[in-house]
Amino acid sequence: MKLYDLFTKPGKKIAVLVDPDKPTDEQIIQIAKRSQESGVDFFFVGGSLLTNDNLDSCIKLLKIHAKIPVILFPGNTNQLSNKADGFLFLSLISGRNAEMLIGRHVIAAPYLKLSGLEILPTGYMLIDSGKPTSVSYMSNTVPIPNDKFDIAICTAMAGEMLGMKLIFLEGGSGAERSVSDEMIKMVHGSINIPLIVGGGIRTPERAAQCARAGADVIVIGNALEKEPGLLSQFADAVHGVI
Ligand code: 1GP
Repeated sequence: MKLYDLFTKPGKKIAVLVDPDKPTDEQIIQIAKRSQESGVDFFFVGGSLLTNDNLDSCIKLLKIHAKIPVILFPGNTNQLSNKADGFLFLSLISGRNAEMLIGRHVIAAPYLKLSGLEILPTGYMLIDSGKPTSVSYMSNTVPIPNDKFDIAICTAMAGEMLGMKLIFLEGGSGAERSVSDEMIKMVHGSINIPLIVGGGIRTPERAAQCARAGADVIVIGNALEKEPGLLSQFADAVHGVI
C-alpha cells in the first residue's frame, strides 16, 4: 500500500512529531512503544534545526520499536534520510520566499529521486498564531493572518490546482493559539485533498475539535514532549471523531 493511501483512507489520523534534536534514545524508544500501543498513524520526523547527527539513528529506533510509517517533515534540505518511508515535500505556499517555494526543492530533487522515499507534495501554509514562530523566522515569511479566511482558502485551492497532494495548516511549533476551527472548516471545505493541521495543539479535547472542524491528520509535538503519558488520550480523541 502506498503511504498516500493511508492519508486518503476514511477516518481521522494522528501524527506524532519527533524532533531528532530533542529526545534521548531511551525517550525515542518510549515514544515508539507508546505510539504503537495507542494506534498512532504516522511519525513525522524533523525540526527547524538539527544540531546533532541523530536523524538516521532516531528513525532507526522508531522503526525497530513500532510498525508505524516514518515520514520526514524537513526543516531544511539537510534533513534527508533514506531510512524513512516518505517525505513531505513542502512548498511554503503561504509565503513569498522563492527559496521556500521552489529553490530548496531544486537542490533536494536529485537526492530525493535516488532515495526511494515516497514523495508527498505538500502545500504548507503558515497561519498567524499570535507570536513569531521558528517557522516564520527561519523561512523569512509572513504567516497568513488568522482571520483572513479568503486568503487561506484561495491559497489552499491554488496549492491543490498546482498538483499538491496534501495541505498542511501550520500554527508553528509551540504556537500560542492553534489554527482556529473556523479556519480549518473553511479550508477543508475548499479542497478535495487531505488536510493536515498542527501547531499548539495541547490537549486531546483541542485535537478532537480540530478533527471535527475538518482536519484529516492532527500533528502533536510539544504537548507529548511535556507529557508523554497523554499519547493514548490524544490518539483516542482523534480516532473517536467520525
Ligand atoms: C509543528 O505542527 C507541528 O510543526 C507540531 O506543533 O509542537 O506545537 O505540537 P507542536
